[in-house]
Amino acid sequence: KPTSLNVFKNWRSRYACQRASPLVCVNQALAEELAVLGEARELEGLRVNALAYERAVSLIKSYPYHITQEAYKRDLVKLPGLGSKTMSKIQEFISSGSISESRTTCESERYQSLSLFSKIYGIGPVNARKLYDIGCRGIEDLERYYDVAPGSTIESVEEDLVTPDRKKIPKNKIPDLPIKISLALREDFAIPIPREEVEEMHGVVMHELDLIQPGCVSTIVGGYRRGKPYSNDADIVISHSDIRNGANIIKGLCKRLTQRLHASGVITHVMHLSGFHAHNALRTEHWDSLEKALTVLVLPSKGKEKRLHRRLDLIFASPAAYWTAVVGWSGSKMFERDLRLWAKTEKGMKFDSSGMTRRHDSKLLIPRSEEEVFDCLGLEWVDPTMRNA
Ligand code: DGT
Ligand code: MG
Repeated sequence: KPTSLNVFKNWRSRYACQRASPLVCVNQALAEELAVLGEARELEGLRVNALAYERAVSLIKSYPYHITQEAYKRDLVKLPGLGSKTMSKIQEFISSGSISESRTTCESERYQSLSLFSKIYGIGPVNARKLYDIGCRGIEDLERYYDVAPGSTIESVEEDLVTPDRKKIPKNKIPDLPIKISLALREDFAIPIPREEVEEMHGVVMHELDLIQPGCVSTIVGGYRRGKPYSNDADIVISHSDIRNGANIIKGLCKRLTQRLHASGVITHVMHLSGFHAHNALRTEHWDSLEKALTVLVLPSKGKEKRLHRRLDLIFASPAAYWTAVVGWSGSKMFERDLRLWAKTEKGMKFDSSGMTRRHDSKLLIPRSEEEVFDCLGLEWVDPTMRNA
């Protein structure tokens, strides 16, 4: 059904967390052309340039009218945060229907390789460039480099944590295990997860959790919550309904649930468990202090149907941090970035998934709903399906 234009009334706002950004926007083709340029800069390590394009993309996603020469002159020239480079690319798109630099980028071998490599979990732009520089071009080259045959069995990276009585394997003895797992399972991971399957994953996880700890509450977050018809992984934020004692109940529960699901064969691999030790090297940007498990799951088979390996992230929050965790893990990444920026620059607050604090007196604010998170930050409500900035 068509969305009312009133939803988009804040399209002029500087912060993505003030604007409505649908999954697919009116100017989708332009947004995608610009996104290529942003990704290319990111892959080359040009963070600042990448961010400029990402911001442009996110502004365009919130702009409710078809971008024509007229709209450009009337509205776009007045938008905050659209630089002269971006503006000339938009001009080019208006007159020709594409951006030549985006086209040549998409055709270049370097971009194709770097883009492909960085989609492997655990490989960032720096690593991707190193691999390219030593001559890797396709996935087969990575398989050779990391010594992984497709479909080969790779033991869990955090096996030592999953089975505590086992002798601990030092981290440096098992380098690159998340990468090896991702390579070995890449054919499964390449198939996107439909919404019903995300729901089924959620159902299986919560059923098991209820057996070891009744009274838990949960929300499926990530792209699913933003309305994506297909996701690359399932992200679930979990807490407990006991407001008073929930923090104690939640403590250690992530590990217990992961062990249980691993023992029963539902979780086949654990790429990362955190909140237990300081080693947080995988995703360096904005780590929060929540307990989480980044895993691989295979659903129990229904009849003869073969089930695929699926990425599953479990995030555990105390009742006090539940709603900030839900907001913090619903995304999109740009929405989250601007939420933190808004909180800091406009409200003198610090926002992350594990809580909101007032800077001047370090007071922790405890929201009792997602709406209260927005209220505390002085933001108008934005529906999760409109957070695709
Ligand atoms: P996809 O690719 O279909 O799974 O799309 P998303 O948007 O679900 O992307 P995903 O699963 O990588 O991340 C879900 C959201 O969670 C993302 O929008 C931002 C947040 N997030 C991801 N990684 C971290 C992290 O390490 N720490 C925190 N605090 N948030 C994270
Ligand atoms: Mg996700």
